[in-house]
Order: sequence, then C-alpha cells, then structure tokens
Amino acid sequence: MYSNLWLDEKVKDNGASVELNGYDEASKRVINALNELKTSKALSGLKIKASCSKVPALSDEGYRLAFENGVYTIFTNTDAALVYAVFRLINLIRLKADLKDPITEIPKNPLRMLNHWDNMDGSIERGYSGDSFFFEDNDIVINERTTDYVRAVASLGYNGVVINNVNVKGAACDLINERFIGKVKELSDLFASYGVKLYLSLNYAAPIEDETVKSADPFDEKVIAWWQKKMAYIYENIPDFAGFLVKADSEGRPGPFTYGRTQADGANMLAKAINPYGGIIIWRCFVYNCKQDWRDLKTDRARAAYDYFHDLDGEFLDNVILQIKNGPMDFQVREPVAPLFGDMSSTNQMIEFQIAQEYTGQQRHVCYLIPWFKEVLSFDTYAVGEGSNVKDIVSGKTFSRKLAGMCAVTNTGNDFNWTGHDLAAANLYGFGRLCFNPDLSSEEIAEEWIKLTFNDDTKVVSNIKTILMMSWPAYEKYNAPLGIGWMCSPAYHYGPDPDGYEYSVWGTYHKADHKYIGVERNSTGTGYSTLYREPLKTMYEKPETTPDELMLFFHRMPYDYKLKSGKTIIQHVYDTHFEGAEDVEKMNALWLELKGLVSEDSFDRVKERFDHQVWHSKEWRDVINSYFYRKTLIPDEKGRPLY
Ligand code: GCV
Repeated sequence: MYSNLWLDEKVKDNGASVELNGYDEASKRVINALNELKTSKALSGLKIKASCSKVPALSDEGYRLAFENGVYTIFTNTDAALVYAVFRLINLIRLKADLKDPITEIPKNPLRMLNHWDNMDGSIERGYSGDSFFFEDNDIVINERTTDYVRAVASLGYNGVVINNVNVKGAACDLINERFIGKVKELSDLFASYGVKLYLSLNYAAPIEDETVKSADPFDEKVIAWWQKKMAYIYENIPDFAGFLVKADSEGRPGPFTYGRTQADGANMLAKAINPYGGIIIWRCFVYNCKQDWRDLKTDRARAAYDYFHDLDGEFLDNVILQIKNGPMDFQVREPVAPLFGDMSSTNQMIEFQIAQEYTGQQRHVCYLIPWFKEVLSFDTYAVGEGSNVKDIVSGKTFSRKLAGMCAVTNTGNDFNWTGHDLAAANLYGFGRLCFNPDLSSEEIAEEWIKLTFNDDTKVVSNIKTILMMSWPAYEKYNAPLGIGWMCSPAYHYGPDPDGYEYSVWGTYHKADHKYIGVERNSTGTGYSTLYREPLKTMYEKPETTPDELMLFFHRMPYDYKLKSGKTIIQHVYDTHFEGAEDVEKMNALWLELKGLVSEDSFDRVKERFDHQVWHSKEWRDVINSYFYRKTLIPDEKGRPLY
C-alpha cells in the first residue's frame, strides 16, 4: 500500500449507508465510486445519497455536494463526475467542511492533464523520483500501484494522462502495434474506470519505418493511408482511445518541416485520420533551433514558437489543440509568459507547465510551483482588451473554444513516496486543484494538501505552509538572476554552471562580458518584445519599464544599472544570493521543529533532502556571486565573502 499521498486510509467496510439513484450500477466508474464510499475511513457510519441528476449547470464533469437532513448528498450528471465528486467529498469531510452550505464545483478547464516522460525501458526523461511505474524492461506494468496512481489523479479531477515520453523511440513505437495494444487497452480501461482518459505520445515519423512507405510527408498519399489504417486499427482495439500528443521538428525529432510542410500540415494530417473516431491531436509548440550558433545574432530561441505558429492561426482542424509551454524558453524558474497565448484566436490552445522539477531543483530542493503557475495564469495578455488573462484563454473562455485546458509534465516515479521529495507531492496535488479551479489560492491549496497528507496540527500546517510558500522565491533568489535563466549544467540541468550553456552547442546564450550581460530582445534587438500586445510591448521595450525580475531576459544591461528596487544589478545579484541561501536555512529550521509531529519516515526523508539543499543553495550562492564578481570586479557593498 502506497499510503503517503493525500488519499484517505481504506478500511474493509466503513459501515456507511450509500444510496445511488439513476446511475448505471454496472458501470465500472460507479462500482469504483461506490467502493471508495464504502471503504473510506473518513466516511465511517455516514449516510450518503448520490443522484444522477440532469442539472444542466453541472455539465458533464461538475458536482454538487451538500449535507441535508443528516445525509451527505451528491449530484452529478455523469458517472465520471461521480468519481471526482466522491473523492472530493471524502477530502472535504477529512478537512472538516460541514457542507451545510452546499458547494458546486465545475472544472474550469476541459482538459486537465498530466504528461509522463516515461520510457519503456523504465527510465524517465527528467524523472527525479525513481523509475517508471508504467514501464519496465520494454514492457507495460499494471499492478496495485497503477490503481493507486489513477485513484490519486482522479481524486483531483485530472481527466487525461499521457503515459509515454514525447520523445518516442524504440519499443515505445510499438505502443500502437500488436505487441502492446492489448496492454494499452487494459491500462486505458483501468484509467477509464476512474474517469481518466489515456493518451499516447506518437512518433511522427512512424511510417518511415514501413518499407512500403518510407516517408512521413503529410501530403504523401501513402503516408496518409498509413495513418488512416493505423487509426482504424487502434480504435478497433480501444474504442474509447483519447488521442495523441506529438513532438515534431524539435530537438532532433522529425516533423513536417523535413518535407517543407508547415506544422499545421503535419497536425491536420493526423487529425483527419483520427477524426472519424472522435480522437484529438495535441500538437506541441516547442519547436526551435537547438543548435543556434553564438555568432548568429538574429535567431532568438524565445521567438521560435511564435514565429512558427503565429501565421497558422485558423488553419488547424477542430480536433487539433496546440500545447504551448508557459514561457518562451523551457520551464526556467522565471520567464515571461509565452506571447502565443491569446495570439491565436481561431486555434485551440492549452498551456504546458512542468511539475517535474527539471530546472527547479529536481525534487532534491523543495520548490512549490503553484505560486509561479498562478502568476502565469493571471498574466494579462490584452488579447481582447484589459483582463484577457492566460487562465481564461487556456480554459477556452476568451475565444469560446471547447477544446482547451492545462497540462503538466509530471513528477512521479516508483519511489516509495512517489515524488522523490515528500514535499514535491504538493505540486502534483496543487496542479490538479488548479486545473479544476485556477482561482484557488496557493495558500489554500497548500493548506488542504498538508492537512490531507500529514495532519491538521497547527504547527505542522503553519510550518509546512511557510516552507512551501518560501520555496519558489528562495530558489529563484539563489539561481540565475533577473530572468536570465540557464546557469545550470547543460547535461543535467542541475547545479550552478554559469557558462555551461554559453560554451555548449545548445545555443542558449547570456553573452556576459565584464561590462554587460544579456541579449537585447526589444525592437532594436531580436524584436521578441514586439510580439506582445500593447501595453506590454511598450513596457518590455525599455529597461525603465521592464519589471525587475525580467530585466536580463529582455535587455542587455550594464552591471551598475539601477533597478526599480534602488539596487544596482550587481548588488541585487549578491543580495538575493545571500538571502536565498539564508531562506533555505530558515525553511530547514522550520522542518526540524516538526520532529515528532509528522511520521518519522517522512521527517527523515525531508530532513535528508534539506541537508542537501542547505549545502547546495550555498554552492549556488558562491558560484553565481563569484562568477559575477570575477567578471565585474565590483565588490559587494556589504563586504561579504566572494571567491
Ligand atoms: C522530453 C527540455 C528537456 C527535454 C524534453 C524537452 C521537451 O528540453 O530538457 O528532456 O524532452 O524539453 O519538452 O520536449
């Protein structure tokens, strides 16, 4: 039993009396929901009545929960929503909500997904919590942990999971072939029984391997016929298969560009083939030249997704949705919001975040990412005037799109605690809650998670909440400063290496010399800032109006430039790096106060991670500070040690 998620303890029979009205009692979802109601410890002895209503306002996935005349009542329109409602009811009772005031929750985002980057040999690309629990030795694994995983994600209302890495290689190419289709179906059925849809990542170049086709040109009749036949085969075997996620023309992956076609040509070819069966194609916008030469001053990786996709607005079929990373680069601790959001009013789009902490401490550092995601979601794009926030664009509200939503690259693995760092599970929990309701506050989400995972002791809740809320700002402080990003090792994306990317082939440069740092991204530079709407365009044009935290993303600046905070850039670097490491000491002290108040195992595991983080944040501090000191020879005003 993997019990250290937020799921309630199960008992054999909790003695609850449960009445179901109007549901198909043979449906696996209903059976599973009933089973949760009858085995949840928190519901012991309670009376519960669930009714399948036809309340249009609840739509397909919403629910109403109440406590009326001694009975807890649930209303939903579907059995998938019943599953989400049951888990929520259990959690609310555990959180001591009385439900005397009924609550109605309807998910704001139609798609609420997790993307696994799991490989079939069991490894996980950018995985920091053990190996895959879906795959081992080039085979699919289905066991008790799989069910626990699906229960956990369904309990948060996630409704889709992509099980394999977007870089589809080797055995993963066979997930759509006879070799694995039976097991994929088994997994898909298990997911469906908890109201979660299974998606696969697809190898765009798959038909190249077929001797009779040898191409992936989306305009080639043989390629088109190959995919039509393949989709027919998949749906014969898995009639409710949800669809595919595609990474094309990116980081060495083939795509339509290889044949002189556009991204829309490629996506639409697949979309047409899958359309008769109701499936969707999720097409990633993470397309860029990863081998930019340092002498090339025109190319700007930050512009890439915009430049490749912007002109294609309106050309994608209705069952295609573009998946856009939250920032224009790649999940750095700080980036601007990608300018594509709100820019394509006639194209379905969803946002891609990363809760796998690839660049944010790899689940060895605590880094609660929900406050960061909330900043992104509440960013005003001005797409249709003031108030055009990212959250309304990706939920489909702004442009009235049905296919829309949010996903995150997930942070799970087969480590006992699922997420490597016990506190990293707050991101898995928090992201699911945010997908359902982006208006929840980071503090609210943290508090729920702490109470459900640990306990509701005042000190436990207060200390862990403080740790979580301090963690992302702290990580930003001791990492690369002012939005410049990328000062980590290029191979592992971990640990300080200020010039690592500068002198590698990966084409992501900060161009620091002894006087300046940064790439000019305004209208006189790469023009990136001009991709935004007004007033953002004007705001990012000049350093004086650019927010401090993004100064070095947008501008090439002298180190003695005075920020709005009143500090020079160089003094800001020194101060934040000292502060960041001190913040980690404070978080560590708060954790140490919890000895005896949380389980010993959990206490020890987190303590061990903090031991590392305390040391490693100092290494970040010293390497980054010394780098800047040696470049500039400007001393720290406060005379602290620089090496
Ligand atoms: C799955 C980054 C990661 C890669 C990842 C890629 C992507 O570059 O480092 O490991 O590949 O993003 O999002 O496709």
